[in-house]
Amino acid sequence: MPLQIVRNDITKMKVDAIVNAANSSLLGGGGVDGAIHRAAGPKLLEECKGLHGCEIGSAKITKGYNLPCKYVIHAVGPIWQGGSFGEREKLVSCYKTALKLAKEHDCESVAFPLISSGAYGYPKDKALKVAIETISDFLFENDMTVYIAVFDRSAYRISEKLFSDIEEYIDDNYVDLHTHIKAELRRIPPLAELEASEAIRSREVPYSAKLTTMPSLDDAVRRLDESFSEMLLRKIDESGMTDAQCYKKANIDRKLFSKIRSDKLYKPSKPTAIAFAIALELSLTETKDMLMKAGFALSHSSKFDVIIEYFIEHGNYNIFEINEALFAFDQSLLGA
Ligand code: AR6
Repeated sequence: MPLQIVRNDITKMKVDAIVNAANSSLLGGGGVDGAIHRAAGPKLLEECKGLHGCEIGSAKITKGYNLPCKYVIHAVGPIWQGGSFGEREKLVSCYKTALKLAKEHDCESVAFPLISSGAYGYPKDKALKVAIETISDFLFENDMTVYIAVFDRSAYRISEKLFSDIEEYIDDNYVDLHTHIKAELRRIPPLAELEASEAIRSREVPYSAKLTTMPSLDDAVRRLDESFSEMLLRKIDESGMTDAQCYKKANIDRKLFSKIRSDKLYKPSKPTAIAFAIALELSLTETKDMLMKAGFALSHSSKFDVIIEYFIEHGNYNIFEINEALFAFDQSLLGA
């Protein structure tokens, strides 16, 4: 997936470039800056000295030295002063400049920390939103894998309201491993249905007649339903989106999409199938249909599935918000 949110120490990430949340002197400091300089070794500071600082909202690039990445992009975020001093614009500009530099240096993968969200005091949820929005805008136009490394769990907190709404939905719909009496009752067909099926069973049909009316195995295999890939391509056509618009909205990379496009019988993973259903803004019934074609279902025994269902039922098809919620409930993310 082009944009992934991971909980990781950025200095350990094997990507083409990592981004540093630096200050305008570019001569090191605490937080992620300190960690990057420690892991890269003294040569990084030597190179930084030659850069002569950097403006707020901008970024400069150096080599990665002892780090597992090729480059470090030093971005200088704004100090939070309440929000009405252009902080957002400056933060957006940090991400844009850093991504532009990464592109100019042919980076295929980049990892960002949540710039400004530590010592500089930018509220973490707001900082995360800016990061997600700016990076996803960039990914609509460019092919790159971008990670947001979220260090501490508190950084990743969906709004209290959304959290409690989802919690309530899970309470109402999540079937634990214990037997759920209502579900059990639903499985017992009404008496009239039982009687009807009994009547059908007791009707005498000679075995030979049954054989002649049954389609041969060959026929049955030949008459397969529309496959996942066929349904996906049909739905893309019906939606009026281009292929690229759809796979980008699904946060799926181009190579994987081409594979699905060229192989009629391609079996995607469940998160991939769900990501496409979300991008196409399918209803719950259509989502289930599409998943079934890939051999999956949405079950009330899985918290992950119930959260996906919550978002579809509420008409919220923002894959990044869904991932935020999945993260908050300790579930694996779509595509990650
Ligand atoms: N990997 C990923 N994220 C990290 C790591 C790590 N190893 N360490 C911290 N974070 P901060 P700022 C997160 O304070 O707010 C420095 O002194 C951290 O939890 O590093 O932009 C500079 O020199 C937080 O969410 O950067 C500047 O003077 C985020 O990284 C000033 O701090 C950014 O926190 C910059 O402040």
